[in-house]
Amino acid sequence: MTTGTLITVAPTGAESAKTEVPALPVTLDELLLTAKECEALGASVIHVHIRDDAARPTLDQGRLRATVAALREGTDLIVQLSTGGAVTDPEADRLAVLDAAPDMASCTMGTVNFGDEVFLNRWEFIVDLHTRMQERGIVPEYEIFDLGHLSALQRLLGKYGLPHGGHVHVDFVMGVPGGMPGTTATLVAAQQMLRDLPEGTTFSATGIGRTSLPVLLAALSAGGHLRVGMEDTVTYAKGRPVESNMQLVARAVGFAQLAQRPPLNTAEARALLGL
Ligand code: KMH
Ligand code: ZN
Repeated sequence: MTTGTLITVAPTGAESAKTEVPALPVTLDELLLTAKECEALGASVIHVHIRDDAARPTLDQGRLRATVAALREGTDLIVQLSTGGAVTDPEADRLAVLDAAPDMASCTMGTVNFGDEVFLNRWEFIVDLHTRMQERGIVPEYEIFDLGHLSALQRLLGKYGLPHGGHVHVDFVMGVPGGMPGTTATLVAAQQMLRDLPEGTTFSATGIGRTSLPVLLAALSAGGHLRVGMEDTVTYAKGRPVESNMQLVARAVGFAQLAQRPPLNTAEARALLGL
């Protein structure tokens, strides 16, 4: 059954440098302002990476807690912290992200080449993330960078059970150099593999860089949900840098409305995700 559209904004990420992308929100004030504006436009989930005073990616526990508190105080958005961090982050720090007690956290379902780097996600680490989230009542979003990650998720749920809340939600991160391509054919293949996952499993999709629009359109037509933001795309159109996360959310909302799948509000999003 096709529903309205869950729109996640991923405003910052760990890869772009503030010096090269001045519009990137890197301070708590910038993040909070972005969050409020994106919520007003129709986003219901925020996928959060934070930066230090020099705008470098960090998993500092104090900053993570302050960020969760500020987003809860200033918005009704579902707060999803990244446990992916940057490719250089140690596993212990990535696991400790859960101590900041977000509503949701990401859980990447396998290792993937990531441009010239490797985004390492060992099986035991994935199991640790999944079971700790179960124990703490944090709802995971399973990040799928390649089709095999869906088989790993099937194995994870078979061995360790459903996530907190009982609903399974995955995010296809497409077009990473080293992962699955950001094409309609690949999105359809990934969606077909959801048949092996629990009934009712939902998906969102995001396309990195120039795959942003094809993936957005394919996801909408396939009944999927959307993730957009400057973590994934810093070019709005050929030769036009993204001006703000709001610009990307507004475009996603416009397409969702055209598809007659308007954005879910935060209460509807909570119900969908089992929060
Ligand atoms: N920054 C990437 C290495 C996640 O947030 O969980 C990993 C990433 C996935 O962004
Ligand atoms: Zn991320």
